[in-house]
Amino acid sequence: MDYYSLKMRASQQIGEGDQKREQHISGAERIVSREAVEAVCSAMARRALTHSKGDPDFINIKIEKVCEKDIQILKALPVTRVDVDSWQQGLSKAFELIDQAAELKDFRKKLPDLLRETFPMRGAMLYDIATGERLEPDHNRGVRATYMDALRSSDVDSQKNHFNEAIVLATKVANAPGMVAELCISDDPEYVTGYVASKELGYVRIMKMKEVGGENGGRIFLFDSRKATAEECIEYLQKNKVLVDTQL
Ligand code: PML
Repeated sequence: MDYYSLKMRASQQIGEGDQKREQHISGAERIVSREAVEAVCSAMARRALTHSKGDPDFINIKIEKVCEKDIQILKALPVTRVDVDSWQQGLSKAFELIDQAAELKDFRKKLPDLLRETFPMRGAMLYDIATGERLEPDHNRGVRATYMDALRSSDVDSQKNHFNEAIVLATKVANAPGMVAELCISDDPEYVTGYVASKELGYVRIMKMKEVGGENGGRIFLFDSRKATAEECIEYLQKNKVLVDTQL
């Protein structure tokens, strides 16, 4: 069976004159059967047109055929949930898990600064724990994981489901060559749950990682250049097609 990859991004021009810039409004991606293409495409357009961040001036929906033989099926990371009393406690728990995954003493001390650097970025930071260097080709843009969806997902929902999308993305990221762990805080002001994920830890949902109303969120991919090259890792994140089995 042939599949189709659908990617949507919507943005708005803000500012005047020299200060004019494009602001991201919403984005989504799916890999679906031919029969589902039209319905998913229209749900994506609805999502872009009804987003709380505003009315987009630009909506791009890209549709590409994907051969079944090129798709890798991955088992979703096992999910655990950590309840915390405050976002400070949530962040501290996340940093503790990252320390454990990176196997570096006191690495957590670096994390608040790294996290702050990700706030204006569209994609994730790719941080090499072996050298302390950032490896994204473009530091403002970051690296984005793409071409992924849940296996057997017939869902054509126009609303974002943070968890469903994040477990798919985190599973793909955890399987990338050289990946050590991922830390994620949503940039949606209403969404305070975040996660730490890796093949060893699984997907650890931390129920509070920022204040309600906070727009600052970001993603850090912690990578080890002793295990793979940055090119191999980025190629996997950006080019390999993955369907994640979330029902196992
Ligand atoms: C995002 O907004 O894209 C990040 C979503 C994080 C989801 C965390 C969860 O609910 O498990």
